[in-house]
Amino acid sequence: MKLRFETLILHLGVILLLWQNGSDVMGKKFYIPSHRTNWFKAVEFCSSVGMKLASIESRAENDEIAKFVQTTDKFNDVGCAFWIGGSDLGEEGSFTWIGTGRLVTFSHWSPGEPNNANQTEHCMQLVYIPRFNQKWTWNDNGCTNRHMFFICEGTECVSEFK
Ligand code: MMA
Ligand code: CA
Repeated sequence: MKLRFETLILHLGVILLLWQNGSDVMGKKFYIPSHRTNWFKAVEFCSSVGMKLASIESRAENDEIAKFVQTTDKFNDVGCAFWIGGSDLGEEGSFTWIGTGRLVTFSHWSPGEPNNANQTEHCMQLVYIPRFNQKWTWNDNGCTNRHMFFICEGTECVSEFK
């Protein structure tokens, strides 16, 4: 009886591990195009290459994206920011991911964010501003008045952009 229970727990542990790795580590490919644009045009561009503006649904994914960005020539260690797929355009204060339609459950906002500054900030960016001690945290910013690099994600390799 005791042994069987322990075996069950062990199996559940393995399943949990595989499931976690499957959703967080495997399967997602990231890509940062070479031009800056507004959030809407970023959504459009990712779609046009068969991808989505990136969703970040766990700490592991946030870490993974951060690691990826640092391997690209879009990374600037003085400070940089990238559009990602979160917005509260549909309902103020309720952030969702454009790629999945899901509510933002895991979050990694910079301290004091989202602040909807001047009531004009509805789109999410991933920021690295070491002098403000903001390292791969999130901010809401103006969807159309800011032009920046952005991060697309895909489940398959888009051969053109591999
Ligand atoms: C500050 C802060 C943010 C705001 C941006 C706009 C650098 O961060 O007030 O909340 O979105 O400025 O540029
Ligand atoms: Ca803000």
